[in-house]
Amino acid sequence: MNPSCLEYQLTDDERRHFEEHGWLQIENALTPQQIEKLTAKTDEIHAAKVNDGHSASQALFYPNFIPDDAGFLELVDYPPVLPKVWGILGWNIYLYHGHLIVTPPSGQSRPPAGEEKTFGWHQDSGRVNQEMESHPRPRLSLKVAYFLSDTSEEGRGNFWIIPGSHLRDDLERPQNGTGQPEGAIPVLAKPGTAVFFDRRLWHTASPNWSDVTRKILFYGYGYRWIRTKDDMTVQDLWPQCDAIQKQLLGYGVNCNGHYSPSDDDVPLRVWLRENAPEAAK
Ligand SMILES: O=C(O)CCC(=O)C(=O)O
Repeated sequence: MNPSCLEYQLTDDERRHFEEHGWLQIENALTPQQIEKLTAKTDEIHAAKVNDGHSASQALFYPNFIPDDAGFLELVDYPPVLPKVWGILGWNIYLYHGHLIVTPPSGQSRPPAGEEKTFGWHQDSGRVNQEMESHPRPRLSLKVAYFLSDTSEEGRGNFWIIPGSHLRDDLERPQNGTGQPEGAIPVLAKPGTAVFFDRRLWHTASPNWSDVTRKILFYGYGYRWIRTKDDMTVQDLWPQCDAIQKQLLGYGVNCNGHYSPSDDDVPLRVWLRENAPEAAK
């Protein structure tokens, strides 16, 4: 990894924002060339799925997408983003989950504001939210969402969040099943934006009432002792990866090393010791 990536380390303001609000938005994280290539591959995957019978008008949730394209793999240790991930979670991390979502226009007209059905609000990680006994629940993981399409306007299947809700264990939803919880906002993101969010942040997808198909890539980073959340058949990529990429794609010397890592388990720590000692602690 090139030390020039250190210019992208989490700033004090970014850390404060993430700690306080549970999310962070970085514009122009992807170049126009990257957006174009990643979009072309995403479209290809979507078209193949539709060809296999997936409804063209339904959202496509497609996990384990990293092996499908070198451009997806490149983002696993993407210099403008990875330093912020280790700045939040530390170095004992890997990609526990990845998925892309394509949300075509629903073809439905948008209900008047506040009369739409309550969206599918959730925190990430399923049973973790029942079986962890602490309050607030621990962070454990975060996702980076790369926006390929333009959701800088509302109604385009935006990603919705409740800023600051990551420290709340419960969410009060509207009683009548319409409208959104207090404090909910659509994330307005142009193509190329990266949005970081704490897994505990209450968030949801929303219907696409526009004529613009929404496309987002989601990269979930968590501690190496967390299990993968999808098939993550990335082991075949290890031979072409450098040591840090291998760590991020789940490599470990043995099982114990996921809990008590040696230097061979976590080359990211070794690299940080040499290049950014503060972050290697
Ligand atoms: O598609 C979206 O906007 C939401 C994605 C989501 O809920 C998730 O990644 O957990």
